[in-house]
Amino acid sequence: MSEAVEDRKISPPRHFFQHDPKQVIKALGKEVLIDALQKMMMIRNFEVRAESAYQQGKIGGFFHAYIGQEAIQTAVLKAIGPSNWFITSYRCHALALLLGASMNDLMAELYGRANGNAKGRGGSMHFFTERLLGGFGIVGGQVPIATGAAFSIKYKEIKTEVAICFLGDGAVAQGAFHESLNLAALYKLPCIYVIENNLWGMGTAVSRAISVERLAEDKAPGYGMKAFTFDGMDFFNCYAGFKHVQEYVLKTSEPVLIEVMTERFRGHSISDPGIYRSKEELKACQTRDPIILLQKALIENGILDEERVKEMDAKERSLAVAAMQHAELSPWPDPITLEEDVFAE
Ligand SMILES: Cc1ncc(C[n+]2csc(CCOP(=O)(O)OP(=O)(O)O)c2C)c(N)n1
Repeated sequence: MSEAVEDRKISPPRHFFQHDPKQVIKALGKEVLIDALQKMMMIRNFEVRAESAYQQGKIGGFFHAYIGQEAIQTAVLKAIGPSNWFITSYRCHALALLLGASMNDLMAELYGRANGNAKGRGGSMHFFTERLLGGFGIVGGQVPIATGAAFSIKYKEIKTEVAICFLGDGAVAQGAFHESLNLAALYKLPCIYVIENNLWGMGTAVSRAISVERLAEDKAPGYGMKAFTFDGMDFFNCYAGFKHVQEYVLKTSEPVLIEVMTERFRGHSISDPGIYRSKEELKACQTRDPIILLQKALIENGILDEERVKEMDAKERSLAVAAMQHAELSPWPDPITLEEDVFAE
């Protein structure tokens, strides 16, 4: 049978959000910028150590790393703050860390231990915090829930909060995405939908799964929504963009659709060897490592020096190693608790 979908070349975004890095540096100030870099290093080190624990057989089940995408959610937290409702896919480690879960709690969860983030029952895909409504295993399953959170914000007449929903490019083809965006636009709900376009849905290129080129710019007009496109490897672009969008949503109570262009530096999950992408392609995208780019900018602007950068990274590495030791020594769940918190019959 001939293939139903032909490979097609996708052109680059037409309208990247424009920002001035100098203004972002001035607005955020030295301490916040250093903290942003530290948070990105925290995420990277957590993921790298957790991957090694997985390879040693300490962690089982699914495992999806956020390596390469760190600038996006870090910038969101800096731009809009934690007092909002957050939700994401199974690629949820970074968001949980950024929203205050400790490396110890998350690592213990990955190891399946009783004192883990979800008592060892959820594993990699189901982290949560007070403001993180969960990582979601069903592609697109989080989109209606974010819409509901935005509905509750509006219903309770809270004027200072938004709901923010992260989804992958693969989720855009789901019916739940369409129904949610239609309702959000119709009811004017304060929801920010963020498509993290890392170009692949498992091993399927976005060009073979989605019929339009630009996931926000081409889709949003169909819902009467505003669209934006950000550069996900550039912390400054993401920060300025999310700040602008938050102000717009709070002012108008209208939802917004954002496409953030990014790259994942790993396979879809830890068990994906990524043979659909050449070594050269991977190397090329890694030249825009978001951590290196931010590091470089902070050094060039006299905010940090190489020595301090190394210390910051070493600190996060040792915290991640300590989290592995914590998880290793943590208790297994008692089998007697097996039926606790289980709602299915
Ligand atoms: C409804 C549903 N269909 C299929 C799957 C299997 N699946 C898991 S992840 C994935 C790809 C999703 O890719 P994308 O949304 O681009 O997110 P990314 O992994 O790139 O962050 C698929 C098809 C699933 N979990 N849920």
